[in-house]
Amino acid sequence: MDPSTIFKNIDRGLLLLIIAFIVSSFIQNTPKKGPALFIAGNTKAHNTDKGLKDYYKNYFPIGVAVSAASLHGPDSALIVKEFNSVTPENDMKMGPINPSEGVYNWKNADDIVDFAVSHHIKIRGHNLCWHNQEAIWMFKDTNGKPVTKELLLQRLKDHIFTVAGRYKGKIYAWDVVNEAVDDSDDTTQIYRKSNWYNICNGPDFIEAAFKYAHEADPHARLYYNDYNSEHPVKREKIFKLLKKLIADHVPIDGVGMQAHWKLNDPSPDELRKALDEVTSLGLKVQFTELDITIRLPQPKPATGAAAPGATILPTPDPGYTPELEAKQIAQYKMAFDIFRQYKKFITSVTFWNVSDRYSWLDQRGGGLMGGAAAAAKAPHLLKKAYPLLFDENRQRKKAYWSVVNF
Ligand code: 9MR
Repeated sequence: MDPSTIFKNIDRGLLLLIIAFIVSSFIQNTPKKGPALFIAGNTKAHNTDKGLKDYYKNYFPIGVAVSAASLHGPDSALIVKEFNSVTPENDMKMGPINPSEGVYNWKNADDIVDFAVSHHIKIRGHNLCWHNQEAIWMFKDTNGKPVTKELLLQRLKDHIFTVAGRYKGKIYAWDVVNEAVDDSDDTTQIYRKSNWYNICNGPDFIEAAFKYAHEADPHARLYYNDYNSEHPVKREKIFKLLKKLIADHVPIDGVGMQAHWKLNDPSPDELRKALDEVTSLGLKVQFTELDITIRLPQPKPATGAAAPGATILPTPDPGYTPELEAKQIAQYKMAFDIFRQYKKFITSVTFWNVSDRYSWLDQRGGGLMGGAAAAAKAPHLLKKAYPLLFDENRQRKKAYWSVVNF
């Protein structure tokens, strides 16, 4: 054999040896238990066996808003794996559950409760008194005239006793009153001018609702739930309401901060300030409806800008761009970093909807808040909000890893 052939054979042998060594050391170093997922740009391996609830087991329950239908479809496995608390998105609200006097639609609400109980998932009740999705019949008497304050409060009491009573011992926390605080910048206008407020000629219905809820289920935790609770003007109005409730010995355990947030809203300081204020009153906090839309508020079209009869084309939609994704990741990370710092006061964090496949925020036609109701027509105009931690295929987004990497 000539010497060059001998060297070639040695080279080949060496190469095979090196490959065998690399493969065997890779096999030895791969964890034996559970599949692992490697994320680009991240050196940590993620255990895909764990769900959000497991990462947060030493902090607080992690919840999700559900419909009865979602529990029997493809979302179901994801819900069970990732979450240990559920909130009915619509099925326990006054109008849907109690559409006319003495009539109750229990089916969907019961379904959710049964599902959660059978999977050892906690249940937040949502909600017992709201100005939206109301049981409109409550405000009118048999002649179609506005009811008296006394009759309205009696109806509220019957409703709360019936609903909270039915799920006594199963629902551990209720949003008792939802969004009763006014949104305007007028600091003297604390309460929303709702049917409740107008007929009661003031905010007495709020205290009454808490009192009835406590009587109906003395062990349930009772929350006041609202949005934009980090915005300074609204935050101070909510603070005033809470101080009044406490001064009047109303049985309230905490505040639900809904957390329908944006990429730059709230700021970390605003979030901390809101938490500090509420917890200074000895109240707990639940983040009850968390989502972070990638959409900015739609600018109002300038009046008179378009010629009469002109077709207004929808603005082009760049969708979920890497830039928006990076901002969303940062905002989610900021929020959960702060949540963990306040774990002593936070008793749950709930996402509003399961995955980006469906969110109540999805818009159509450049402005309409469409949600599920609008989803059937003109899908090319759909502007999605991409606000959650799971994508349209129910897969974990990078934002997911940013909240469990700590
Ligand atoms: O997600 C809910 C959506 O399906 C309903 O159409 C809508 C009706 O107002 O209510 C949505 O949930 C709201 C929640 O009950 C209270 N806070 C604001 C939520 C988003 O509007």
